[in-house]
Amino acid sequence: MNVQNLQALTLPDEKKAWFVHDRFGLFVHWGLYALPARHEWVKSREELSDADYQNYFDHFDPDLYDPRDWARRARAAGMKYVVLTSKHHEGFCLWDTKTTDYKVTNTPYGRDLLLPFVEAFRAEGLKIGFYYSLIDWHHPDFTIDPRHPQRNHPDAVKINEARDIRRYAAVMREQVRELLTDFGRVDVMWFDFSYPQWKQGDLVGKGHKDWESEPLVRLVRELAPDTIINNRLDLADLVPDIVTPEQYVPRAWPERDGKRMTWEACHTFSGSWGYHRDEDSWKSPEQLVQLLIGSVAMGGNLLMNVGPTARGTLDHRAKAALSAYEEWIALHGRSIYGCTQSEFSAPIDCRLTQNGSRLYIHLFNWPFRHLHFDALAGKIEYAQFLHDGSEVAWLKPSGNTLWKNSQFPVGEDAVSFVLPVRRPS
Ligand code: FUL
Repeated sequence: MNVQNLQALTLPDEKKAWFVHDRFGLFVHWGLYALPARHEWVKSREELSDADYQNYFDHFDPDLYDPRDWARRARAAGMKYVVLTSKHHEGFCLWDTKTTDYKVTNTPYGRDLLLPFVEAFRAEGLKIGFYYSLIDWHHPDFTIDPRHPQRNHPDAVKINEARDIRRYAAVMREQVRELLTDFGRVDVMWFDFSYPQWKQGDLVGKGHKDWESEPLVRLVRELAPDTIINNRLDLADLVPDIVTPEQYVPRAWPERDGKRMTWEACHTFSGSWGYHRDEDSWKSPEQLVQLLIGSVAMGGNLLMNVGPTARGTLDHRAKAALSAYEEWIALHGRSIYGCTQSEFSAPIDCRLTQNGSRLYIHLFNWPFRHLHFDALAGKIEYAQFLHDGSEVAWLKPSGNTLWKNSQFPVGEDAVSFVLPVRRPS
């Protein structure tokens, strides 16, 4: 493929149609940091040396790894695609790469993790994405920056001077080439830096930060013309295929040059992305469901993260979180897949999702006996609850309504609705 300019690298909307339709994916953060089990940034946060961190490499042995179990749970939870950390900032590769010895096949586990993973998820019908970190705290040519674990090393400046980030950039291209050639079709490449605002001058000593994103993107396009590429490459002129707000649902649809972007919010079940044994901040089933609805109601996707344990299992709290989605999506999936932001604005405490003439109203609160929705005056053909298909009564020409997660095929006939139900116990 001979691409002349960066603009031509952006995917046309029709190639992203599956992504926009499917709305819900699973993020998996898995690496050596599952062993310390206290945040995937532990090496940086605690300024661990390579020798300290080697312990986790030497003991990496996820003997209970069963990606088919993960994939079944993800599918049951309603997730339609998965994004796995092929390499996170620690630099550890989950596949048998030829580019480094710092890989899973050299740990006690001794086998590739990636191929069984993609096979298992594909078998459950999910599309495949790879997260790939541009940051690499293990590579000897990756610049020491202010968040690098060695930033306070007495010789940091000297070490940095001997480093050549171009050598690292070439290795990255090789790794990405492997990811895009050895594992079948890859639907999403999810690159990750974390601090684009840090330019040359912020680095420790005279390091260079340029990890050559442009040839990297060109390589992806050449090998995988239909693959979605996210926005975290620090490449200002490239219009990314998707933007990726982290740990929040945008209050307005993200735009660029006045044009709405395809977007995907990523969130954690608890605070950190990697498995964190002692964390106490697990989201409630209600919060989890509301994150999904809230994202689609703002026209975006949700990529919900799980951090598997060192033994290759999903912690019981993660399983419970997935089950919360499973229960909800079974009855309410129609209000998510193929849906987007509604043309109407939502009444207080509600979110709206819409699929053509079907309007789905999600009540985040139940503080009222009746709900008025003036904007729908004259537009309602029929109204029903989504969970059981039962009719929702509505009043014409004026009146009140109360309902939960109902769908309203838009027709000609009404002003508002009444449903004399009791507050759910
Ligand atoms: C951030 C990373 O630093 C986090 O560890 C995590 O991977 C998140 C999705 O992106 O930038």
